[in-house]
Amino acid sequence: MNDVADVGNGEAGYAQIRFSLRRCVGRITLNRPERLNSFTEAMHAELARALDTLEACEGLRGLIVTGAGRGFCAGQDLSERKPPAAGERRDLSVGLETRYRPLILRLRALPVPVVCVLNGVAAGAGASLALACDVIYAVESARFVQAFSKIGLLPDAGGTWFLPRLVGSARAMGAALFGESVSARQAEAWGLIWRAVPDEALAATLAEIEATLAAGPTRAYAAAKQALHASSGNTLAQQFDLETRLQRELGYTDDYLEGMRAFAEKRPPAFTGT
Ligand code: T3D
Repeated sequence: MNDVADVGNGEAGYAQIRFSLRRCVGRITLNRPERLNSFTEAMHAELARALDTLEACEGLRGLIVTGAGRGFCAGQDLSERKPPAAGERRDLSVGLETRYRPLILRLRALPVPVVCVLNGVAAGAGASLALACDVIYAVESARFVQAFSKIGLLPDAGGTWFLPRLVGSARAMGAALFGESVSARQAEAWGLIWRAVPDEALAATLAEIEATLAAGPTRAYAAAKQALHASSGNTLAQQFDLETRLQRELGYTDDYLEGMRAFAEKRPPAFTGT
């Protein structure tokens, strides 16, 4: 399997995100720190282009999503929206349909683990972006804010789908209605995220996740992701069918053979992702 060359920002024309592919693991860093990495149309276009590259990458083994500076993402850049004139009515569906929906659905559909590393606050659609990822790590100073109600909106970009599934309806409702901050530690206790880590461990966490994904059993990860995502819409019997089909496919992979050999030889496995 070929590795994929780094994609430097300058040469690839990225300005509002940084995008790289190292050892077949993509990394997207939202990069408008002065506005807490809030979404603009230009950022959406760059994210779409990065996803084009990731979807076309045959040897892809994972994706990490994080942010530059003290915030992860503060949702829609509200300065892109002029304050409404008296009596004006706005159709907010267009941006959701044309930008947020494809972004979230494409991330969910990537056939590799998508790991979010929250470097700071995730608010509005920025929280939904984090929740769309398969696994979330967060530094202890990070927090989630369902900021939507503060501007008279409901959680969007998938927020009302992700929240109750992850934390149950009582917590989802409280967070959505009142828009209070949920700290990383609280989010960990609720099961909203996988793990909170000390702030000073951010760089080490990113490096560790990259190394884990680059050396992992990628097809097993993909199958687990597919099965877990499908589970909420399946009966137990349907889930058995899916697990059986996926496990049969995994039984034919190089990584299964390697895993079994490594177990027998009492050594760590050297997975190739095939
Ligand atoms: O319109 C549509 O398309 C509908 C779709 C909506 C999707 C959505 O995401 S709606 C929700 C939009 N987001 C928000 O309402 C969050 C707004 N921001 C905040 O509530 C707070 O900034 C935070 C809780 C995220 C962080 O608070 P804090 O105290 O740590 O930082 P801060 O001082 O408020 O913000 C720092 C700077 O970032 C500040 O600029 P300044 O004063 O230094 O020049 C602030 O204005 C700016 N900023 C923060 N969030 C946004 C933003 N600028 C533009 N858009 C933002 N969303």
